[in-house]
Amino acid sequence: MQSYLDLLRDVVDNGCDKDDRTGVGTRSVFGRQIRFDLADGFPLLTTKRIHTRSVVAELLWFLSGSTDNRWLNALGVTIWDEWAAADGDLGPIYGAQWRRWRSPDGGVIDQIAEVVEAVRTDPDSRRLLVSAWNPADLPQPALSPADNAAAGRMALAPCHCLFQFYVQQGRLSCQLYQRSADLFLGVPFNIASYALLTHMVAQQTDLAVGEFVHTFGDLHLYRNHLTDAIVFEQLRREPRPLPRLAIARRPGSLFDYRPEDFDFVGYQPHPGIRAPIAV
Ligand code: UFP
Repeated sequence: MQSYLDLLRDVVDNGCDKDDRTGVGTRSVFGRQIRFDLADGFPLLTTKRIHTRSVVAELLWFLSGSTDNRWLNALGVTIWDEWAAADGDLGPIYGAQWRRWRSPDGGVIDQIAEVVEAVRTDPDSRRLLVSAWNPADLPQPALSPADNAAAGRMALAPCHCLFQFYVQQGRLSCQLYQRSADLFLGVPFNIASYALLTHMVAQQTDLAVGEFVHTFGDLHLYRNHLTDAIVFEQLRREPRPLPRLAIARRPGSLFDYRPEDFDFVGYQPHPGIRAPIAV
């Protein structure tokens, strides 16, 4: 995970001050890319502890098509609480766009089921894409997340908004375009989530894992993370060997995995580092 630390250093050294929606303010660069060969180990940050239970639960929640925060809360995961309406609703965020993109004729498109089928039947296709960026459902900036959800709009615009699979020599790779990235809090989580998704799709399509390529638009550090106890503490730490992902069984479909199916073998990270989240 040296590439993550290099990216942190890059934003610290080369970022420009920029105001943002949350009012906190950031140091930001535009357009970066990192890549991980998933055969070398699972790209889980070792220089602070990442809460893998939340990564797994959130991905299974997206894949279930649910946009109800109570589903996540039932698994003890609270990462979406800040954005949810009182009844748990988050509007048509990732799960809705991935599994039930509304088509003009009133039908719905299951992008995930279609892309898995396409990886199986047409692996050389250059159209193995899933988009969460649906302009018709974006939040209205004047409304709060909860009010957007109540109005049937997304509580938060998708950050990881487009991904593509690629098959070469029996290996499945995935590239994500993340339009907006909180490098300290969000990105380690997002890397783990898409690496996990790539492993799951590879298992379901009888492929080995290839690379995860992570492409960034506005890549930023929040000003209140640029402190000795947070970003600079992270930069002082030495990376440790990567864990390996073990998947206990092969479920019948991508939609039948359970949290207990996953084990991050050999994960021995440095302790967690607390940092305030910008809502
Ligand atoms: N953010 C991430 N990853 C995520 C997620 C949010 O980095 O998975 F959901 C961060 C990016 C940005 C903020 O700092 O949350 C979203 O704000 P905006 O919509 O204004 O870009």
